[in-house]
Amino acid sequence: MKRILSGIKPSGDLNIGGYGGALSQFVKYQHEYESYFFIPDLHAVTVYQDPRELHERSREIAAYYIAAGIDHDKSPIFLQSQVSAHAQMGWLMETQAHYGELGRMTQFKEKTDSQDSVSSALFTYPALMAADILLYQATHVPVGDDQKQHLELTRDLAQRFNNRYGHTFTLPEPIITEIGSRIMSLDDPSRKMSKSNPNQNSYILLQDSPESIRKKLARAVTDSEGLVRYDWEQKPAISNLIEIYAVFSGEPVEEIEQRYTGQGYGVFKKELTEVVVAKLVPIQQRFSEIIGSSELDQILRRGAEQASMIADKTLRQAAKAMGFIVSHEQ
Ligand code: ATP
Ligand code: LTN
Repeated sequence: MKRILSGIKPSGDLNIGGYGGALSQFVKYQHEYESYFFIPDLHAVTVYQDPRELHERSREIAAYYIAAGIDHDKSPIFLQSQVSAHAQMGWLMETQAHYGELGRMTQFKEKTDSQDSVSSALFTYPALMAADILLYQATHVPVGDDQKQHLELTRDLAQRFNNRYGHTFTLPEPIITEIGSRIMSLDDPSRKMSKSNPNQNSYILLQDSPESIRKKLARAVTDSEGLVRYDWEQKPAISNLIEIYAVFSGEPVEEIEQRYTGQGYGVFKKELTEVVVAKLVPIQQRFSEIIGSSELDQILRRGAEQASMIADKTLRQAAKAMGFIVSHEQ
């Protein structure tokens, strides 16, 4: 049986990087795999979140899942904080993770670079992420390229646990798509597109208006060659725009390259805008219908119930294997 578990943190507005690397992949794979999609709100608070914003954003991410096309009747959508097994399994995973290996995580190093006080939860973040995945015995985890190292650690922790206490966890594989798993900033193709970038023109948000998308893409850096060619070594900025085109149109990169042979960047950017807008506008429309409805809260509640059934079972198995006295078995 093939099973997916993945999620997007409610720590900022969703940008097209998260769409390319994660959300569009969730939508694609939900038909092929038994899938669980969650909102890692416990992970979001590893850095300070304004309580009201966390509340709103958590619902927003769920609404984007549905608006983008996840069928919640088939694939449960739930909040991490509503399934208590995550925090409990997170603790068990912390006992398996070594201090040194957590310190080597590049995401931790990057996020602590310019910070004075960093929460201890930011350090143990990957142990909780391992717990998220292992609780569902996920075989596959669709993520952006930046999460590869966390997936490797998850496998190491699962293996270590299985060796010590007997086979308990499935070792998960990442699904990192070739196109769209590393969307770069529009102002600097050497940096990941991220909402933490202070330059708002460096990213496109899922909620951006068509006019704002047009402006941002018109300003996106290019090069002086004037040829629409896919070549990350020589032409990273244009290659990034071609990838965005491919993610939003579903067309192969080679076809896009061919179509724009002999055309300038102006025409390409204009049509790229149309392709992005054509995909985002219907998502935005569905989003605005979903976000205000109380059905969303019901979907999340039902999702948490369904998720708990699997997660609680794995938690009990793991706790028992470690020697804890497990009081009731279902
Ligand atoms: P931040 O950018 O603030 O560090 P994040 O965007 O990486 O946070 P999430 O919002 O939880 O964190 O990311 C959700 C998913 O989107 C993850 O699987 C992540 O790998 C993927 N992702 C994020 N940014 C990009 C990007 N620029 N290109 C492709 N995938 C991305
Ligand atoms: N660390 C991920 C978010 C995340 C996740 C997960 C993704 C937390 N738990 C489990 C997949 C599976 C991020 O920063 N994008």
